[in-house]
Amino acid sequence: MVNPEVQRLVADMKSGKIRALSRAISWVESQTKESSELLEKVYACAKAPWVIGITGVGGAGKSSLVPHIAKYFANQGRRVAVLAVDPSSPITGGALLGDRIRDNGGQQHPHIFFRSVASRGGQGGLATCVSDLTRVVSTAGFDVVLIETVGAGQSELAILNVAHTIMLIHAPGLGDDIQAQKAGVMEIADVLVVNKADKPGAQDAVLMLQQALLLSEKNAHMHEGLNLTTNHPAHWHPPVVSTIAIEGKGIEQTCQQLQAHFAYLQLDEGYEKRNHAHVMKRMHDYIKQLVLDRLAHQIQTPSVQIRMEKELTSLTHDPLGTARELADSFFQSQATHSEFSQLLRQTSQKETAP
Ligand SMILES: Nc1nc2c(ncn2[C@@H]2O[C@H](COP(=O)(O)OP(=O)(O)OP(=O)(O)O)[C@@H](O)[C@H]2O)c(=O)[nH]1
Ligand SMILES: [Mg+2]
Repeated sequence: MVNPEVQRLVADMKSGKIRALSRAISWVESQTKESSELLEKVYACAKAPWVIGITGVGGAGKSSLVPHIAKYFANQGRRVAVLAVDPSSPITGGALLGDRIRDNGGQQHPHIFFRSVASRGGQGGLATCVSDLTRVVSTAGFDVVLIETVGAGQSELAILNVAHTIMLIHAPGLGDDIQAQKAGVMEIADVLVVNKADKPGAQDAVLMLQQALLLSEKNAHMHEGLNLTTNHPAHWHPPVVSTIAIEGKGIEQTCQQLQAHFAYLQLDEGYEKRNHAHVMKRMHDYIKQLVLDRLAHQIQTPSVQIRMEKELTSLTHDPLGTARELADSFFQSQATHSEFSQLLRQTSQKETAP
């Protein structure tokens, strides 16, 4: 039976009621019992919005740039949702960015929605539900989503699972971190920004990034499964732009590059391919979560607990052996659902493949 509360919430979101949107986000974040039905409706009616991931080391100026970028697109008539993932200071960090997005008079731009998202449950400082949240805000008519992630080195790569366009922010004075960035994040960046161009060393940082890009350009394209030697119609060469966020300088150039990347994604179905990869990743995450939850539920019965303890204390089993036996017996008991079991086997084979 369709839950009338869910139906009302979706209808209210579609008619632009911001309180309904905030409520829907809270449901999805805390996985309330209604959230599953809500997501079913959301995915059925909402297109994947253009998601721009903003990443880079701490203090580079991500939160200072995001409001300018949001306003640029909003002033073009687009509706922009900003999701800030900030585990270091979930209250103050989010509030700070929220304040910056408001105009001097304290008014929120009518086409900008801001929400701070807790990073729990996610890898790489990115809550797993962020992917679902992009569809939730799309239901409410937001067609551009900016996600500020926490600068966390390698784990920043998680933004690939959600974003179509990835913007990497760097700033002079953070030179040591560029080594870490080269190792992985450089390869996934679509637009690179050297912020704090008012500071000494900014021009050197631009040159350093351009050199690093030349080295990693081949890899940068490989993550999309493209091969430079094939007949792909065009290749994206990540540009490096300079900004001074505190003075609002370089914003237009940055946003034009973001739009150029969006246009590039329309070639050769690049945008659709990323959408497809995003929903597949989300489904794999859900499978893992569901299997783990069900397995944990089975294991937590008193008889199983006693058996496990006996085996482990009598030293007849090691922890891995006991865990394997339990998992095997659970999946055998599910053997009647052969299609499901086959799907799970394929999934685990895929994930354990080197
Ligand atoms: N001189 C100068 N300072 C800037 C500029 N942009 C940002 N800042 C300052 O740099 C500091 C960090 O900026 P944030 O925008 O909070 O940086 P962030 O990347 O969001 O930092 P985390 O969220 O902690 O990772 C703040 O004190 C800003 O005022 C700039 O263009 N020039
Ligand atoms: Mg920040």
